[in-house]
Amino acid sequence: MHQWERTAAMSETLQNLGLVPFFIRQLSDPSLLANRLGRVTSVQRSRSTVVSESGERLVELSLALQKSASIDRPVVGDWVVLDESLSRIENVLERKSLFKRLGAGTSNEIQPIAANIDILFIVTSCNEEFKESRLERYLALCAEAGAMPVIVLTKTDLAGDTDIFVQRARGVRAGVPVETTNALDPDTLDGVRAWLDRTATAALVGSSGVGKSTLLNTLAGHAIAVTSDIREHDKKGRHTTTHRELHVLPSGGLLIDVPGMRELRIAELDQSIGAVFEDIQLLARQCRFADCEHDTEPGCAVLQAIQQNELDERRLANYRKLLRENALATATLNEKRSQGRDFAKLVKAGKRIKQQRLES
Ligand SMILES: Nc1nc2c(ncn2[C@@H]2O[C@H](COP(=O)(O)OP(=O)(O)OP(=O)(O)O)[C@@H](O)[C@H]2O)c(=O)[nH]1
Ligand SMILES: [Mg+2]
Ligand SMILES: [Zn+2]
Repeated sequence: MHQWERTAAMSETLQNLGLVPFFIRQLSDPSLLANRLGRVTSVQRSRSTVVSESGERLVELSLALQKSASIDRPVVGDWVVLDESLSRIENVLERKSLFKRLGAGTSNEIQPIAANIDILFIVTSCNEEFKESRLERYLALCAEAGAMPVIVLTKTDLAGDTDIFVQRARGVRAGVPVETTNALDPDTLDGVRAWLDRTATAALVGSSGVGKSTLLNTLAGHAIAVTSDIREHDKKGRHTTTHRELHVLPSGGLLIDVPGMRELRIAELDQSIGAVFEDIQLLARQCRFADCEHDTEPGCAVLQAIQQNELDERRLANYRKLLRENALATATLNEKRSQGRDFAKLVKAGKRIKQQRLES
């Protein structure tokens, strides 16, 4: 270990914020650790809250960052280097992981949600809100993010039979841990707590009203975030949390509370969808046709597995739906990017002609 890596290891503040050697190694100069290195705890429009050795600051972005694509701008969880006046973010350090989705609406831009997370708590409750298809979508996004997924089932106190939900959650992808809790009761949180240690960062994602902020408050031991009851008639949440924020837990570890997401659009996820539906991909190797779409083709091993009750029809339908949605969105993104490149070329050519005229 470098001398200054050791010095950094001694900085309690930065270590409690989740600083690990992966980030320290990216610094050009050890003196940056003293106060210019910090972690983004929230982002408000053009300004970000950054916590460093010397405290918390609301800072702007450098001009270069203001002009960069949204995926390159700081997001909650990022490690950043501030300028000398400590009023602007100059650099965003390379990320260890990044949870992102295709932006909602017509923006058609990849939107970063949270950076440098080790664990993604995919929170869902033991009631009508629980849907395998949504979990599969989250798991594909999580695989792409490069974080460890943990499914957290809340509201066990309100469910008649929790086991049914646990079994359903286990069936979504083999090997993904499933934890159960009554988020209001600290005595039921050992399973969730076990995933957090001093430098670990976890993010809470899931629909509105499933109990993400309640979990945060109970883990912290006091009310940090506002929570509110769900609508009685359809059990839907009221979108209580409105911005993403990183919190340091008194018992150690970091937790990012994310507002309930209405839309989870996907793009550029080919490999990650495959990873979640590994069982179907394995079966597909035995289909008669290499390009079988498991629709009506003869000799389809996947359809045969459904007939023999070895595979759920819903699961296959969702797999095909995610692949279709992903292919369409990826094609649109590529088209938009190549249009952007063509436009940039045109502008460059225009400038060149102008320059030649000036010179002649
Ligand atoms: N009985 C019971 N109630 C819970 C549990 N978890 C959450 N709740 C309640 O569910 C409601 C919604 O909880 P929130 O923590 O606000 O939900 P959220 O996921 O943060 O929702 P958004 O911020 O809208 O995304 C609150 O009334 C909580 O008290 C649980 O495990 N058991
Ligand atoms: Mg909330
Ligand atoms: Zn097939």
